[in-house]
Amino acid sequence: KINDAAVVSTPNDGNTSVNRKHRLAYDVERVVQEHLTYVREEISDGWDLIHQEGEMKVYRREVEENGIVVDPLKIFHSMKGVTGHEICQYFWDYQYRMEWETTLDSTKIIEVLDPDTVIFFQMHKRVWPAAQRDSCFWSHIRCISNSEEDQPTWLVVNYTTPHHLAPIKSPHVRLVANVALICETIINEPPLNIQDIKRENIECKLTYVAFVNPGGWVPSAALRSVAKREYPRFLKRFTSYVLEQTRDKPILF
Ligand code: H13
Repeated sequence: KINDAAVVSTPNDGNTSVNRKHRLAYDVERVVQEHLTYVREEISDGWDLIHQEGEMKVYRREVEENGIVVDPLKIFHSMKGVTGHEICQYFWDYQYRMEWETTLDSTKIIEVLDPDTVIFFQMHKRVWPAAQRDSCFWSHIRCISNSEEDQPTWLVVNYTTPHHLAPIKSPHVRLVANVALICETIINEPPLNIQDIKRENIECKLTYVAFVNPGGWVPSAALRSVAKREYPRFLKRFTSYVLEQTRDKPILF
């Protein structure tokens, strides 16, 4: 079911109903719900474990569309000391991005659709073994309360959209992406009082899923080897960045 985007829960206003629907609200809602439906899906036949390091497991399914590699990718990870809110906030907020992203030349917000949804235009580094790529996508952050007792689930979705301020200009090629970062916070041995929770008691289980179409032909073997190297590298660097940034700050639930 597609919810009415005007009354969904948002990190900035709790569950208040505010009428501030934007033109992509239904698109955002549809893609968010899709991710929430599939996030719990078990890894089945066809998925290969391509990298494992500590708690991090990177899976990939080899898929080609018209000769172009569009392998879906899924990473499961679990880390102590940070909340899902913190992980998602650092992933979504552009002001931290260039500190952990190593595959970007630039990032720019070209439109703010609502306080939790912005449109980015990004220029990617030529890690790709072909023409330089750019991307234009809406990026949405969301908090979902499942029950009174449990910590809410936080997620960020990045989804390609066209924009008049970001026309496709040759020789650049536009990436087409549907990426989600979904985080659950677990409180181990919860004290009676929420104020007494320490960073050592919290754990975040995260799932990162990426469907990325390179937007044009790229040699398959080269692309797969770049992906195999760069995704784990990104998640390691990003999660250590968040750990370092939050270590001495009050916990953001
Ligand atoms: O998710 C990552 N970064 C986001 C914030 O910059 C942007 C990302 C996105 C990518 C492409 C288009 C739109 C949005 O969500 C981290 C990405 C790490 C990428 C590692 C490089 C992998 C190379 C594989 C290329 C497949 C075509």
